[in-house]
Amino acid sequence: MSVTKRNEADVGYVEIDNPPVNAIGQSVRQGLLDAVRWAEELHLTRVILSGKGRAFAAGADAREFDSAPLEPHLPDVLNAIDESFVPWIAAIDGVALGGGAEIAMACRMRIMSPKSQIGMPEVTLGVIPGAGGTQRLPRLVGLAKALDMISLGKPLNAADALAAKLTHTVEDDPVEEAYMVNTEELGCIVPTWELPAPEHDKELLANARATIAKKSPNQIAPNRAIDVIEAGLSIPFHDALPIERAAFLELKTGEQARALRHIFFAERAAKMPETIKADPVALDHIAVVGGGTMGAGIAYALLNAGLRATILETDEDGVARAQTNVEKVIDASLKRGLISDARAQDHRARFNATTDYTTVGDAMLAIEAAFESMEVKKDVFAKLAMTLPKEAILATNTSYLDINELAATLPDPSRVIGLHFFAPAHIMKLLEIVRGDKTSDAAIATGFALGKALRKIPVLAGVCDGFIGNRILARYREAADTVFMDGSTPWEVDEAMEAFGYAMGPYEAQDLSGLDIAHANRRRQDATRDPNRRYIPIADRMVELGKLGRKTGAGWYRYPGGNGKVDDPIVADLAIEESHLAKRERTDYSGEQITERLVLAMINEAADILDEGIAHNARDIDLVTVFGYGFPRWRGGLMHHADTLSAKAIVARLRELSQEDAVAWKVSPLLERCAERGINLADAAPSK
Ligand code: 3H9
Repeated sequence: MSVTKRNEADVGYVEIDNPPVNAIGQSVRQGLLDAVRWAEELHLTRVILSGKGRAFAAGADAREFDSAPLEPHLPDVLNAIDESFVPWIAAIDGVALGGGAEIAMACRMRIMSPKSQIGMPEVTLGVIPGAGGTQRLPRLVGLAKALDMISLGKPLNAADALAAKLTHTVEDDPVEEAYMVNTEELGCIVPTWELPAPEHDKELLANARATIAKKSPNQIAPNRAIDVIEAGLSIPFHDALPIERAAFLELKTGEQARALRHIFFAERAAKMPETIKADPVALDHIAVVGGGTMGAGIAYALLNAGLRATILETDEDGVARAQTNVEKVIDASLKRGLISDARAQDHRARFNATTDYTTVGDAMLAIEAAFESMEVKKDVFAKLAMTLPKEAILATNTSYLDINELAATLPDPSRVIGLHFFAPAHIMKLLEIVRGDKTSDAAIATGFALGKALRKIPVLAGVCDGFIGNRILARYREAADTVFMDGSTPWEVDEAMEAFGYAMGPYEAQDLSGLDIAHANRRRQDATRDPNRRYIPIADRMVELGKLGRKTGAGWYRYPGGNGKVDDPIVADLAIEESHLAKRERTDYSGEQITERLVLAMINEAADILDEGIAHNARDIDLVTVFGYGFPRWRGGLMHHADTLSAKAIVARLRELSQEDAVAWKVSPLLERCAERGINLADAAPSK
């Protein structure tokens, strides 16, 4: 039973019971409609509607969005509630989101518990409210608030909902409070659909559109929501509903909504593979080696999860630096209101920075975030192996180095794992968990347990240069540099990728992280690089010129006065010079051509990563690209995007490009197989 109902005398109690979060599927809709008729037949004086468990209702069941809608439709169910002569009261204890909030708004009254939230996050799934939300919300909270809530999708907590008059009151026990409501008072409340729509305010609508143009320029749903809200301001409620419904249904089957749904469910499916049966080690005290920006970010994330963290440094200067770095993060979180003073004090009490390895003798996990050098890391691991309990897990945060080589230096290589955090480590959600050849299941289970404790998105990866994310990034940059040397400017490349949906193009992003890191990597790869692969020397020349990015005041761009980027003619000259030396004819690439090359280069590399079993499925690559590298979420991640292009079309285009450079554009065998069999990358199996 997805909806249960009972009455005590003339009061009805209806409860949505569809674990885990009371998503509103067909059986819930039918159950609610039956309850409306039941309450009317019994002539009840009120119905108190609640949700069983942790949610009132999390919204329409998004798993149903890929099929044709089944009756009864939610708008009809909610009209029945809103128009019933029996008044319904929403007793909200937990989240009331999307369709859940729409149910609550169709009730005569809303009572929320203090920990509850109410909101319309439909745009985050690429749709708009489709059960009257665009019409009922403005009637209840006014145009400004409704535009804000629907177009941005951010829910309100109970206190804010009270201030917005979206809830009548906030009470610890909403069901009990709903029972206490005076019957006469309840009878005087006007049904939501009968309330007048707010005034048509051009300025508010223009402001909302301007905000969306800035915050989510490429997304269709937020603008569509504003259009539908606007349409409803000047026509009767029941005339506006079909406009909303048509927009909802059209968006639901569109590419953006499919992509956003895909990433929503992919995020939730990011769990430890079922084949791993071992238990994690107990997480309490964790050693972090290195107190630079990355180490401090990791330590803060650990503290935030209630764990104890000790940063190990090589000398007293390092200890002081680590303390300052962690304090900076605590301070910034305090200033942003993310933690209270008491919580900050608690963080400090669980933090230590020292040179003394014996202080971490009880730590069951160590995360090394020291300098990116194999020798340094081997030395650190030897010390950790001597100090920590022998069952403790030893993790490295390396971005590129060979974890198998590192593990081989220890008597027990099974305790070694990669835990690749992304900077800033306390904010970025992605965690690559890298499994070496000998890594034990217990170590992997520990990585996933840590990911869960830190509320990260964990993705299992195999060992190769750059694992999943940085290997794709390297190919992305190589393709960008090639386009740059052969005809474009960093500005044009960045502009093209921003138009594709990245918040920042590859050159501006590299100026932020620094050109020296990639340079050191290229030197490390010199000995093993395929001599037939074209090498683009411009980035090396930049480093020779001391143009390392923002930290040196200039990189691919100049930043006069520390402000926004401006084009640097010297950089463009470098490309012209190098292409002249290499006797290459320069081409004037269009934005679309630039985007195509960079995106296809990434897809081809990612297909190899999947084929080699470095990533376990295409979905994991989507998570890595979206949550670690800024690939547009509304495109669903790199592999989901590839599937919208189709393997067949991709292979055909890669073959054309391979006429220019057979090495760089060598078609991935996995893509060839998908094209031949007419299957999606999402369904492809690795050959290894
Ligand atoms: C909508 O309502 C349209 C209407 O206006 C129009 C209708 C006509 N559907 O996140 P969690 C699953 S659009 C299906 O891990 P938490 C989720 O996949 C909808 N399933 O828990 C997971 O499954 P599994 C607007 C859903 O406590 C399990 O529930 N609503 C849905 O961290 C637990 O989820 C939204 O956008 C759903 N709508 O967070 C809200 N929601 O166990 C989307 C969840 O198999 N949901 N599941 O992995 C959320 O924001 C969070 O899930 C929530 C709980 C805050 C509710």
